[in-house]
Amino acid sequence: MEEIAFTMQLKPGVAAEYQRRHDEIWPELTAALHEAGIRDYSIFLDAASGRLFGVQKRLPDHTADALPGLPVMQRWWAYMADLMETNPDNSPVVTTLARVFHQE
Ligand code: RM4
Repeated sequence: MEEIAFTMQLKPGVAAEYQRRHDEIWPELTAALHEAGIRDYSIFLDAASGRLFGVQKRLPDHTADALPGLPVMQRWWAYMADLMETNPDNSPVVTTLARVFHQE
């Protein structure tokens, strides 16, 4: 399985609400992520900066590239757009990270 990491950015003062919404994440969304072959997905928060760090594993035959086209993903991104730095289509601004070290 490949593992990828990326950052996203919260708007100021919304960390508690971001946590709350993920505590109540929609089952349709977690199902869609799972069906797309995403596993072990975590999002960590640097509270001082509002920087979010996402890390996830993807099955070899994953379809993560198709997630943006799913209605549930579109609804979730619209719902989260008031909390996050977003692109014009409501998707979060994502910066992919390069792995510089790994130890099994
Ligand atoms: C995040 C963001 C990501 C999504 C996770 C579940 O806030 O919207 O795109 O993968 O939630």
